[in-house]
Formats: sequence, structure tokens, C-alpha cells
Amino acid sequence: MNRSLFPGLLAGLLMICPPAHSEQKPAPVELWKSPNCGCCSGWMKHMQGAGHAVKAHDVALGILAKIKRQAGLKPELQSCHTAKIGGYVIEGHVPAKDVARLLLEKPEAIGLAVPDMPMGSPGMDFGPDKEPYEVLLVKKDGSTEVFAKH
Ligand SMILES: [Cu+2]
Repeated sequence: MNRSLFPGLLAGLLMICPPAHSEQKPAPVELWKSPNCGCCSGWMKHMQGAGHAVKAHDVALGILAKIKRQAGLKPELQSCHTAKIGGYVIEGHVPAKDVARLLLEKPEAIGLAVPDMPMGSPGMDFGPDKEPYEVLLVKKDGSTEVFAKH
């Protein structure tokens, strides 16, 4: 390649793709999952796809259960993986856009949960089946309300 042409090309590319402003950068996610959980990794990729850096910890099921309990998640709210972002707990296959809305609205709450593993939710979207599911806002007193329906 013509060397004198290269800096010009590079400058041209940078103009086409300006770097994102730092304040728009999605918050980092810390994730706890069991090592063999494929759908947990699927959700991790979904969050990475939305621009979040994800720090994942593979832990034994007993430790995972303890993390969920300490986070204030009742058994009926629990799913496979548990994550923390911006001071909130995200349990299970919560879509990235609901996490973004949570961080924008900043309600008084523990976080969001999608109990179990509904087919068609992010990370569980590997087959033709889709079932309707709700994203629950988990309040500090342990009660929940519907945050989003999919
Ligand atoms: Cu799962």
C-alpha cells in the first residue's frame, strides 16, 4: 500500500466511525454462574453484544445458591445465573434493554429477575419456541411488580 495514503485513510475511517462518548458506555456486569451453564454464557454474550464488559465467575451450585440468598432473591424468583450491575442484582435471562431502563430510572429496588429460564429470552433463544415471560422488579422488602412483559 502507498504509505503516504494510509494516514489519510485512517483519518477518513475515524470520521465515519467516531468513538462513543465515555458517559454512554454501558456499566460493567459482574456475573456468577455454574461452569457448565450454556444459557448463562448465552446471556453473557447478549450483554456483551449490548456493549457491557462482563466479569464472569464460575462457581459451584452451593456458592451460587448462597449468592442468590444473600442478594435477597426468594427461591421462586431464582434462575440459573446471578449478576450485579450499577448496584442492582440481575437474576436470570433479563433483556439488556430492561437493564438499561433500570439503570436510567434508578428505582428503589434490589434489581430485576426473570425466574426460571423462559424459552426465547436472551440466552434461551436457541430454538423456535418462544414463551411469554415477565421481567420482575424485586423491591427491597422482597415483594415484586411487573417491570416488563415480553
Ligand atoms: Cu439459563
